[in-house]
Amino acid sequence: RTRIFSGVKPTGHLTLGNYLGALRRWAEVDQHRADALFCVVDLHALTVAHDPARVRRLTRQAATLLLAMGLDPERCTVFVQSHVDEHARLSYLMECTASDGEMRRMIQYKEKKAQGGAEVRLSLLTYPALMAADILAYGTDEVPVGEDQAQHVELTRDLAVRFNQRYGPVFVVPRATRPPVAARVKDLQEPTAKMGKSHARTAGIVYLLDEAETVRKKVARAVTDAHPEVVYDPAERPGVANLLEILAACTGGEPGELAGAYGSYGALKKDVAEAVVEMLRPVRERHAELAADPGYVDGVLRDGAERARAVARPRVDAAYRAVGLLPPA
Ligand code: AQP
Repeated sequence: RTRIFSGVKPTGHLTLGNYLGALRRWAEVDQHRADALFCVVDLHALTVAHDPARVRRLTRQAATLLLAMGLDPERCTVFVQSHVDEHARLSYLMECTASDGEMRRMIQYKEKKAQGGAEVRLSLLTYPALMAADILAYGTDEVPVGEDQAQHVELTRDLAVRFNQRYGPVFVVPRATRPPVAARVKDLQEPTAKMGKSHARTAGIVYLLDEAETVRKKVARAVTDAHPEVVYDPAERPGVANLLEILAACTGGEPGELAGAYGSYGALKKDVAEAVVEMLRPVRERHAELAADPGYVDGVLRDGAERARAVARPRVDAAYRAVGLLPPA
């Protein structure tokens, strides 16, 4: 059976970008067709300045949201990265496989470094080694991610191939899969940048747990342009294109065709807002129920970590032996 692994970082409240770019597909498609593991990758949240209590809270919230959006612990494995030691163990071997130069070429590193000034953590540079470990520890075939993560999966493939060539066939070489539409949802206020959960300016970000009224306001204030007609043109008119892509992702249409149905931006924004509100309503309701029962969520995460560990440990042990580390007696 195909093995799928993917994760989400608790660096902020989850957004519409996370949902349309990745999470929705985990619940609707991936868990039904494959042996799937989904992880709240909390170690990755420590690569930038962080508040310990907030990371803890966001980790629990993200895990609860994954269940709220339909991940079924009977069908797939849901767990927290730091509960399974194999991630950190294998990450070190990935650092010993990767070169300094290829890490420095990662776009996300360059972008975040530019924002971080002098306070850039070393772990921001080595982040893709940990991500490669996350994926490779499970013998993953497919990694469903948004477009922003494609480069990291490409690096993971390179590391897997290199490791296997040097030390023998330990790892499966994975591939990234992407959603057909909305692989990159843009910020409503800055439609050339991706909608990112850790961005400081929140007016252009729709969070999954936003109240319906908040969603409506954010969409109503989305940046468009002065053009009189609604046309789908991502290069020249990114704001309108983003709205059309969001609508298409919510309703199942094609952004180009949907454009023809609208005579004004006002009408388009109204439909986008309603489509998003309706799509998120059941997720928010289920989240509220689950948040009231933390014991249940804890239990799911405990079982999930146990299952994940059982899958990861033999392969990570094999990797340790393959590189020449003496096994404990
Ligand atoms: N704007 C987006 N459009 C489409 N997909 C997106 N993803 C993130 N933002 C968008 C996808 O969501 C999954 C989980 O993301 P992540 O938690 O690994 O974080 P990220 O990719 O670094 O994006 P964020 O949310 O913007 O976090 P910060 O701000 O902390 O960097 C991934 O599959 C991702 O592709």
